[in-house]
Amino acid sequence: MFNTISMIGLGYIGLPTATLFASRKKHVIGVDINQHAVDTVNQGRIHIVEPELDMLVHAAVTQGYLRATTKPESADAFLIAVPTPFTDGHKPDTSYIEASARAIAPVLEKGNLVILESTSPVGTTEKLAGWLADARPDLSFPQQAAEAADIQIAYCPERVLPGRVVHELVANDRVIGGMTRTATYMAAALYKTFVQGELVATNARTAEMCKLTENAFRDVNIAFANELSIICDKLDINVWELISLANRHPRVNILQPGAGVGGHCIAVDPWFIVDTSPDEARIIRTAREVNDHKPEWVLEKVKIAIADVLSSRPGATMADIKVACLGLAFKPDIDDLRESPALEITESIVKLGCQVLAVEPNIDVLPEKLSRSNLALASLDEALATADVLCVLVKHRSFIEAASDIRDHDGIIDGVGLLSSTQASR
Ligand code: SAJ
Repeated sequence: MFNTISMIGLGYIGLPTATLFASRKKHVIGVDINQHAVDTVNQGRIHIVEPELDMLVHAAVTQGYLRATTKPESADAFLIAVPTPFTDGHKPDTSYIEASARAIAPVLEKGNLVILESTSPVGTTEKLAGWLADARPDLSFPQQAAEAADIQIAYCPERVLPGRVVHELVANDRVIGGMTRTATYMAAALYKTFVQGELVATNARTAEMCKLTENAFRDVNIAFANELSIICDKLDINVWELISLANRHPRVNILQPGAGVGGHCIAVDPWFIVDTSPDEARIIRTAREVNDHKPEWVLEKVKIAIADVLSSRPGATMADIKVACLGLAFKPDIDDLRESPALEITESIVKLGCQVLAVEPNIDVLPEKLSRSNLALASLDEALATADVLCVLVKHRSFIEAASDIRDHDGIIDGVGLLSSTQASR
């Protein structure tokens, strides 16, 4: 049924998905507006960091199953995996999906399947169908002709964890939400090409809400842990010990407090629910606020530690103080600094005017935009030897391994419980 597949968007989800289809000997045309991404893929290389992906892309391109272009071409199925950020005021921005619809509409042919994978507010798949129908009045769409439509449309979200994308794309169960039963059937047949998890059928609106629900669930649960950490600090209780004790209850499973919630999914997607149901989504909104506040709370702790050092050293000024920030990434053992609370805290400390040593074992150079005269990338040893204040912002494996050296240091702000438990974030 599907010999040629077109993937619109060659990012963190689109490129691995396109590559897995190609690895099963489907002809895949990857489409991206970013010429650099297109050129890199056509050279058999990758422009993002994800384990195993480089080998797979190299094989798919050299064997002729994957190629990239900036201009859509005809295919049997079109998958859309483009960003859905939010604008000011936490309003979802679906303009990349709309632009994708306008780009593929001219090459659509009777019998095609269009699948939206981007995380989207409920109702977006129906809007996508509307945009396509506006552009192609000569074809029929599910909202007009249901099961008999020329073009079938489905919403099929991914749920993969950065760092484990290739494995999880294959192994995870997948929700398949067709606008019609025919679309669901066709989409399930397509994903069966490489998905070994179960393909679970539903409708498009439920599938859209399912994706948002999964990330809002995690956000609410992390907010619970973060709120506990602030309460426990006030009551002089070690929150990490508390959580490990409470989790011995057979039906309690509290997540780990941290420096805040980062990444481009959990800190964004719950707002899509709030946007559609502002009066009803009270816990979901509050969880976002609690998690967004956590970096400021950690920063206040750092300021207090700096004030302590200054008061013990008459004549010293802010510029004499050296603060080491352990971790910049948005979560442990990755190199991704985007939407990272650790980075946000580090930048705020830099603005205080002290000298800042950033210890981030997963990167070799600081990104250009972080270039400041009072900020430098440093090794953990240098930080331990020279810093007045040490704040642990990410629980990287190498920090856990060095916990006993870190523990001996004065002036520690432990934002992630590195020194209280050896339990890794889940
Ligand atoms: N975090 C905590 N405490 C915890 C767990 C996580 O503070 O106990 C923080 C992390 O440090 C990080 C943030 O939360 O800053 C998000 O990290 P994460 O590992 O929870 O999730 P992501 O953003 O890497 O990936 C999530 C996953 N969703 C769920 O687990 C429900 C993934 O399966 C989704 O595919 C992905 O979002 C996505 O693309 O939507």
